[in-house]
Amino acid sequence: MPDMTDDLFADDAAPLILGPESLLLQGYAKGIDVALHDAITRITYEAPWRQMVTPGGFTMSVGLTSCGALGWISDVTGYRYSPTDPLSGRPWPAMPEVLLSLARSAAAQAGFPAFEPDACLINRYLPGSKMSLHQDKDERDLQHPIVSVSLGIAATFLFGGLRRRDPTIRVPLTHGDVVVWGGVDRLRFHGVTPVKDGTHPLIGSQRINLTFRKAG
Ligand code: MD3
Ligand code: FE
Repeated sequence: MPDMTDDLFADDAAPLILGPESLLLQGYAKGIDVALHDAITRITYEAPWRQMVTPGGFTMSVGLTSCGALGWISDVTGYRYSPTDPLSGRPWPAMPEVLLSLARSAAAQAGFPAFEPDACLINRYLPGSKMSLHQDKDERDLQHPIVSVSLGIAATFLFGGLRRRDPTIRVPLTHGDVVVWGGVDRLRFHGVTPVKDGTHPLIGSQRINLTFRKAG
């Protein structure tokens, strides 16, 4: 059977090129925002938002949870992926089909036709929450891309280079935007500036970001 969900994703706007192998698909997830929000709400019943502590002893301002076979966790001993939620001791909630098909479809649009994520990290930014400049390198094979989906109030994304001190560009990310990051851009430093006060009619006074990874 053909993948009927393909028609649900916006294909009207030309993708914006953020790097040699990074594409911004503006509004790509807008048509399925209610289904995404429902799925995320259900995930947080099983695996509630929590603020992780970094190995350096700082509590992250962002609230986190995960779904899929692996979830990202952090504590004083370090960062890693885990098959179980440390709060419940049970496996993370399964990755809902609506999330999986969005991630596959966006990756294919960006030239990664075989992307099979096994982890979806879900970040919640309340006004004032931020994410400091960092690299994502806890995944086993860094050849796989990362797909990110932004929902709710807008944020300014910082996209740097391969060294922490490299200059950054500022990219506004708004509700429904999907970005695919791969190849030579996969290890670029990135972060999010403190999220400003605001309200989104569906998501409320928060920003939710999904990042799909092949971690294991
Ligand atoms: C570029 N999240 O969870 S998503 C993260 O908006 C994270 O919550 C941010 O950085 C957020 O690790 C940014 C965009 C993103 C994610 C991973 C990347 C951009 C990336 C990996 C490499 C390069
Ligand atoms: Fe990151």
